[in-house]
Amino acid sequence: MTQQPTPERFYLTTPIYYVNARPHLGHAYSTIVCDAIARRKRALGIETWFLTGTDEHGQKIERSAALAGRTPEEFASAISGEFRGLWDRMGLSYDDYIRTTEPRHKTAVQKLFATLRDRGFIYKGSYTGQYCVSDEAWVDVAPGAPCPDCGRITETVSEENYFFKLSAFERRLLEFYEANPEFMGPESTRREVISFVRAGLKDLSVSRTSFTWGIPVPGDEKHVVYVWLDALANYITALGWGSDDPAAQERFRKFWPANMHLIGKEISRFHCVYWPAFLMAAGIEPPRSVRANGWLLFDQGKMSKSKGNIVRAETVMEVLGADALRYFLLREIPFGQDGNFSFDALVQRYNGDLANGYGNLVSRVVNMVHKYFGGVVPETGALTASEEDLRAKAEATLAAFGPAFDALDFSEALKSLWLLVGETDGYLTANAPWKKPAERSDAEHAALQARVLATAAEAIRVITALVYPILPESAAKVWRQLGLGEIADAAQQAFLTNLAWGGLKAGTQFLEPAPLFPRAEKDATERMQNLEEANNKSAIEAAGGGGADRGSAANTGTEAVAAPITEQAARPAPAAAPAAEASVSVAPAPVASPAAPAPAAEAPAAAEEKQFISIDDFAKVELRVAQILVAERVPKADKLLRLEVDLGYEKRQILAGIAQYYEPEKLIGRKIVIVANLAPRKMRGLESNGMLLAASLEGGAPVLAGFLEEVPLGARLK
Ligand code: ME8
Repeated sequence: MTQQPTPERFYLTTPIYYVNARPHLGHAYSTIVCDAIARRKRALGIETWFLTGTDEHGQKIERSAALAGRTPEEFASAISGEFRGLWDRMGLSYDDYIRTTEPRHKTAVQKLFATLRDRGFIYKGSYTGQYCVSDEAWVDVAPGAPCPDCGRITETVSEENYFFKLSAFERRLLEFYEANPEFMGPESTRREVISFVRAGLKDLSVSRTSFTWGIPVPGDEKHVVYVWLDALANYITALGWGSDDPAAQERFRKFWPANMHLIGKEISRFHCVYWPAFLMAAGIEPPRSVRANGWLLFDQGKMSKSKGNIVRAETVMEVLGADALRYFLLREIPFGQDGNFSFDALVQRYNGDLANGYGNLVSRVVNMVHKYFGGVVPETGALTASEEDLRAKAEATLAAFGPAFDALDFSEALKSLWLLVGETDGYLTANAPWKKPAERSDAEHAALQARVLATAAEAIRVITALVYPILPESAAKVWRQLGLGEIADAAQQAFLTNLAWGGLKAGTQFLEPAPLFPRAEKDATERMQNLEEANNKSAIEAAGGGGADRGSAANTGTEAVAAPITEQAARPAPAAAPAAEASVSVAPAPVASPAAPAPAAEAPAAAEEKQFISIDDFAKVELRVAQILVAERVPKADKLLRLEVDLGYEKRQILAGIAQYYEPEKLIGRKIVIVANLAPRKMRGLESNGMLLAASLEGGAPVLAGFLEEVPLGARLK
């Protein structure tokens, strides 16, 4: 019996996203990268499994849900649905979508925990340390100090916990990295992870008792499984590890170990240290590779829900389409590096590379084939050096594109492909099939037109096949216009395995030309900014207003913790004095409009008219008692103080423009009132999470609101 070669398989995953706020471009970026990889693998005949999903347990989600007045289940379902709905509208080709609240995951995580315990890698102990709720991670800092990763204030947590013997894996991990140089990348991630492990690994607390929103530890249900152990396990539970279902078990056997976990660089430690250690301890093979994308930056900072500087994929899709976003992200940002997102750069790339570049080339050629040959691809006839040259260039692109793409160098792959777009354009212009010089006979001209248009159309076919994983929707349109049918069917037939010059046959009937990338008008940037601003406004209005009985899935009030602030909204209103401290969190007229930093232009014209608000409107503003723990001046900002305040249930940082009126030392210990559900804002590189209330005296001097009687921290003012 002859042995069949094992068919090639590829399992790749995105991180599973937290459901504490809605998806933004950062999440879209990692998911788009995976989608492009998955599409190319499938079109190369490789059996591919592409997993994405949501990470729904943990203290962060529990608190976000409470803040929105919803149960964690309701809250998580609503946001998970938003992620999935967006991925569907973007046409992303994931094969499975895992939610960590699903029974298939919960049962398998309990099995994994039990396995680790049975194999002697989990023990019970007690621990006091600093916990960063935002990162869901223990950090090695002094009590009250900020988290070294995200800068938010850590909480001192003292608990009896289960511990994972991570320290036992120090050597094994280093040996594993050494033996598998391809395991992690890019190089910066590899170096960082190795030096983290070399610095010594401490055992890791893998259960929590101070909250309940998680998977109960089997046999000791007052503990819930640490959210990162729960989350990382999704990569095996979704396939079917720990399941009793034979089909699921088979899928696990088929696809594990994962070929690639694609992640953002900030979660490398969890994926490159904890995850392989958990797997080794459980006797499961570690993944083949982890690849970290860099950060998408907006307004100078990492685009993130907590910073409030996000842009939504929906906005770009509405104005320029999903393919434009995919192209921009993959072309503009060398994979692994941080990259800026700006509407202007996006529109520029769109017009330059897509509308005037590829789109225009396709439209010229398809139109001319219709005009001169009734839409039927002509015989090329005898070729000249000009065609041989274009063919050589196309073959060079065919040779360069795949290796660059497969090395995740999408930017380089696209650059080489767009050279071919330019060369094909140049070839057309040089041969000008639309222009017949007087000295050329009709027969000669018809021969030139046939040769040139058939050759240019072939170049377009090659370009379109290669770009399909990145521009699936547009490539499908072009494929149809070239009379080649559905590109998705071609992909299923593994058309990239034998892609070579010369595949477009004479006699092929083109379909009617259809617009691909209509030129973006001058107002495209403004339209996108307006869409973001409108969304931001409605999010702020929804903030804190999402009681369990109100708000749709699209209006969950989650921005109470994560309101996006667009470039526009983050700009100081004209009335606010000095630019640097314009957005200080003390309101010049407290409570007048604390939750609506809307542009001044939108204030009602007849300001004198008495405006009433309803009790429901007032209830949207969450005023709470807080105590100042730390107060200090912000360097180079003479009006700004940085405060750390205790709300009883959490600590946070607030920036306030009161430095000219209050000595920081005198504020420590003072109880104040803060707006607790104000969208976070960034000032001088620091995040402000709320606003304190003060009366505003003539000349602008603030007097802080306070209490004569004793009040507990966190008490709500109604
Ligand atoms: O970390 N630039 O979830 P998360 C680039 N649940 N990528 C970005 C980005 C940005 N500005 N912002 C987000 C978690 N991402 C955990 C993961 S996995 C077992 C658990 C992408 O909602 C990037 O992939 O905070 C990053 O790692 C991920 O979203 C973080 O999503």
